[in-house]
Amino acid sequence: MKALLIVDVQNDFCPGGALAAPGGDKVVPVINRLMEHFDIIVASRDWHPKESIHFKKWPVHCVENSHGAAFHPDLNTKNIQQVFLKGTGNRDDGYSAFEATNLNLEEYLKQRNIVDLYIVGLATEYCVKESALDAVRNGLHTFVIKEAIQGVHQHEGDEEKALKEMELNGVELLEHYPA
Ligand code: VGL
Ligand code: ZN
Repeated sequence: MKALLIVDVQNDFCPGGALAAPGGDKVVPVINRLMEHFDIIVASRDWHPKESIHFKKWPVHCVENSHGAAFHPDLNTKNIQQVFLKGTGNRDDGYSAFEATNLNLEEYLKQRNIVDLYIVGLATEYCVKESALDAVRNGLHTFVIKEAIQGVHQHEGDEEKALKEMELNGVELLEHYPA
């Protein structure tokens, strides 16, 4: 069984948002199209308290229940079966969707016999990367679909480095899906 994990496609990571990935909104129609290929579709949301050590590193973004933390309005959310909230504590970054606190993503996928996990969304060098590395650690056959991710480009070259790191750790990078 395969599942699609949509990472943090939220207003604050899209142009106009507090921590925008340049072109972050361009992944939305791509992800909407991808959805038809998957029976199990889940999403993560970055979901921070107003005060968090996370905001020593980053501009304030994705504060729980704010407009910035909402999904991009064009994302086809009716196909999303479960949302996983992460970064919810005030002492952690919570980059990985596997750190969700409302529900355990690893268990959710195991209970549904998911073997292959396809990851898309924002942002490549942080939450997509950490989620993909955790997926591999959890024994999942892990794919990242490059046409459906975007980086925040905080530091030059980090996106390329992240892609290499994922690949070295056993993540399969796909240009497109289906191939
Ligand atoms: C993210 C930086 C800070 C992400 C979240 O979703 O990639 N990046 N918080
Ligand atoms: Zn964050």
